[in-house]
Amino acid sequence: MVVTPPDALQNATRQAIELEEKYGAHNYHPLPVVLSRGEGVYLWDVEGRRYFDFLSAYSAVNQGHCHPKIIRALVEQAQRLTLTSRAFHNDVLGRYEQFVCGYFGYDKVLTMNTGVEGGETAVKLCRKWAYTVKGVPANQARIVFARGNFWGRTLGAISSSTDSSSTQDFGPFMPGYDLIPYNDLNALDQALQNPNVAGFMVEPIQGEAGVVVPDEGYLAGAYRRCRDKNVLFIADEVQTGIARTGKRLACDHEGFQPDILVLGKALSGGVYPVSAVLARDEIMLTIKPGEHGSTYGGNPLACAVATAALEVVRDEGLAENAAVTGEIFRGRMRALQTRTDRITAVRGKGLLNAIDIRDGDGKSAWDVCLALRDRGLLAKPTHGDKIRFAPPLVITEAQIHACCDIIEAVVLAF
Ligand code: IF1
Repeated sequence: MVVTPPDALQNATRQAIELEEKYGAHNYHPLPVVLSRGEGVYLWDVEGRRYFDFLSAYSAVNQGHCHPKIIRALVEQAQRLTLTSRAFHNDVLGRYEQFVCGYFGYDKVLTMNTGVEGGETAVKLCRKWAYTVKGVPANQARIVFARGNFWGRTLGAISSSTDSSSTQDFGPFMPGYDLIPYNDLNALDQALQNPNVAGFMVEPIQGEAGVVVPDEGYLAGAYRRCRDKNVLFIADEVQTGIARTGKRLACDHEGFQPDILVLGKALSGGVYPVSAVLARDEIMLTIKPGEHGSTYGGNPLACAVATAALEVVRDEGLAENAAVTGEIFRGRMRALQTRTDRITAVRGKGLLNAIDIRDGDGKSAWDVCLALRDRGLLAKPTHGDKIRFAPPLVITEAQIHACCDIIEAVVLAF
């Protein structure tokens, strides 16, 4: 679909969009706004207009745009050493590995770049453990996923997808996957009857599916069932981790530690692609030298940035702030819901929230997002009628109220 920017857009905006149209793949349908600067919770467009960022690059910018401590770490390391490859050691990787293992309480970490590489690493690690520790027959390992999952765009990731926009015309797909309904422990019990199941990989909250929050106890119940069947619980916390849901990790709300933890996005505060897989020695040491890796995996620049990004989360109390401001946000949205039939649901935890918009008289969630943009708040619909609201975790109570005022004004005007 060719998106012709409306004439109303000013020159600089229109020129930027036209260049993307002409020279870039059309694999996205962005909101018509061209951003040029970011600071904290704010973004500015090329026309000089300021916006509250309520997407945070899908929860990668939890620390706020261009956080000075993270940028300083990036610049200082960039002027010393950026990449050695893992053919040699360097003076940053070990210190980072010690820091991140201590931060999340694991024996070891395997550092990659993108979130989906973290997921792929977790799947390979789980299979390797299944064959070499659990004793599953060669090439028989099964991994269970929840319907509605999203963990990236590689063939390994879309092979577990139930969303046609992720899978259409990209087959054939990876074998060895079993799909069960999300938030359904009986379905998990059934799937775990198969002795060849090696792992259950699940998002604590399904982000792309529209911020689907499972019942209290689902995650801990799933973890216990996996433990009882000697199956690895793999938490995909790429989007829910790093304080987004009001705790260090979303699994922390239910007081258990996943066997394999996948992190990405805000692990590096939106400054540089860094992902990580954490596990205990029994699992992590099943991968031997030369069996997995990446050119940029664990590079000094990534480690310096991720260290600073995690220190910011810890030192600025971002999980606590996300819990408090998230409660305010949901309270305001639920109050708004009683004043309009346009909002059919409010969901979320911490500062990962979403509302469902009832389409009507030709107005959709997309139109709401365009109107929000015009009032200085950037958000984007997911799956048609859902709008995800995920501001940087540095947002203040006053700012969250100001943003709720904007959302109220827009929704009540529809
Ligand atoms: C796009 C969605 C969100 C993720 C979870 C792993 C990954 C993601 C839970 C992979 C990535 C990104 C991908 C990005 C948009 C965004 C997204 F809309 F696509 F689904 F957040 F919900 N696990 N999600 O959410 O991490 O390889 O991207 O670093 O593809 O458009 P990645």
